[in-house]
Amino acid sequence: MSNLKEEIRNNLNKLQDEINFIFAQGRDTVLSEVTVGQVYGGMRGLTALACNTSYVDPYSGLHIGEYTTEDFSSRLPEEIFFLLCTGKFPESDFIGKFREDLNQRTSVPEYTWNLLRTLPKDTHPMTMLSLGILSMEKESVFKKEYQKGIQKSQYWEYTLEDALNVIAKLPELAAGIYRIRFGDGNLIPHNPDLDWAGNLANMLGLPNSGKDFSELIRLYLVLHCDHEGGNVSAFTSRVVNSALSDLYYAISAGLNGLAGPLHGLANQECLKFILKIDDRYGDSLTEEEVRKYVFETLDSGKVIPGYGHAVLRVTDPRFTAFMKFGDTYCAENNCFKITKKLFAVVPGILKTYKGGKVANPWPNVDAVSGSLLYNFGLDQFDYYTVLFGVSRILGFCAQNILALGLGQPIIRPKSVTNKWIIDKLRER
Ligand code: FAM
Repeated sequence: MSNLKEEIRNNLNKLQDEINFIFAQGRDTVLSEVTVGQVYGGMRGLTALACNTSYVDPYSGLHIGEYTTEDFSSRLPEEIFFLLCTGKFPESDFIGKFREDLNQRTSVPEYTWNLLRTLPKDTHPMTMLSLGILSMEKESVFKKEYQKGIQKSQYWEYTLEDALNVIAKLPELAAGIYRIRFGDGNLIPHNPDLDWAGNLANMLGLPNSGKDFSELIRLYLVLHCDHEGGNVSAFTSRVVNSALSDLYYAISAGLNGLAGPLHGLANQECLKFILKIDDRYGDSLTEEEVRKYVFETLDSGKVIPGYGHAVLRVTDPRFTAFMKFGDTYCAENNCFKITKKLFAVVPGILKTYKGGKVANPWPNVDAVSGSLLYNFGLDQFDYYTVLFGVSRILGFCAQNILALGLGQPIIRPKSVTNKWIIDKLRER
């Protein structure tokens, strides 16, 4: 942990030097102009944020520091958190020390379990995760220290404390949500000898959980960790934290955005889609039948889940990493086979659909992740976005720690009315 803190400090110094250099070149330099289309079009393509944890290149996908998805996909989530915060991988002794530190912080308060147990049985697990984290807000170290009166330069240090406290509790909290919502409600204790992903895999208590399932959970928690700063959940979390609402508020808010079907919920939508195809056509499914089903879906006004992206313009390398796992561990699984057939058919259809208006016809990470989980008996789709959320919290934490360490101000862009825009157009 001390190593992590030191390396974050080094990274902040480096990033601050870069910002000083950028400002010295001219604070008024124009990076991006805003069109009327962008104002009404979800700000797509507008370069208006700096995020130093990760970067999504439209053609090569997610990069963390200098590393591509392929470079980091075999690592542990703990190492990825270090990488997000510091821009480099930790030394080999980090994992053991970090585990010891997290082991001191794991216990989820009883009042959180009481709250989660009293929710109606059909509460969505994402609501439970968001509420579970929000319920612990009174534990925020940042909030307590802020109330005492701390220097702005210390904000990130107490936010790091909050981050470690939340991250340590996530396997227990997320697995507990699964056990309460879908199991017998009995919690499986945390095992201090297992790593972060191994603990989550183990505490879910699935009948088929073994080494391969732990490997899938590790990969899952690595691949979903961060996706630069402008996506709904990361941006929401950053906006909330920029008001100096502590990490518990910011994480919960980010998760609420992740819960939408166009964002994190797409993985569960995608598996439902695949299972409907399986139900209708069974084992002998042909590409022609897949094509027919895809057109039927589009003609009914629905999107094809797992395809398209606001930034990417190629097959998501995270999809490719999961496909590689699928080829090794579940090549004969029916859902995985359908995933492959969809991959063979959907891009060709989306390329020309609606006169080619789909900006990216290629699959994103959600097109395959559900099939893999399903193969291992994790058949509660509603739970999939919780796993996405557990991973993405690493990114929320890292983004907020760095932003506070760089003294970034409250986020407050300007909005205008239609009338303001019409008047502006008339002035031309
Ligand atoms: N199927 C059908 N139509 C699609 C489509 C898809 N998969 N992807 C985009 N389009 C349509 C889109 O609905 C829009 O049509 P309208 O103008 O009629 O509304 C048009 O193509 C242009 O949209 P775009 O510029 O290509 O995409 P956006 O940047 O607006 O939206 C997505 C990006 C991801 C929300 C969109 O591609 C989508 O809805 N995909 C399916 C849901 C999904 O997989 N979401 C997961 C995204 C993932 F990366 C994540 O956050 N986990």
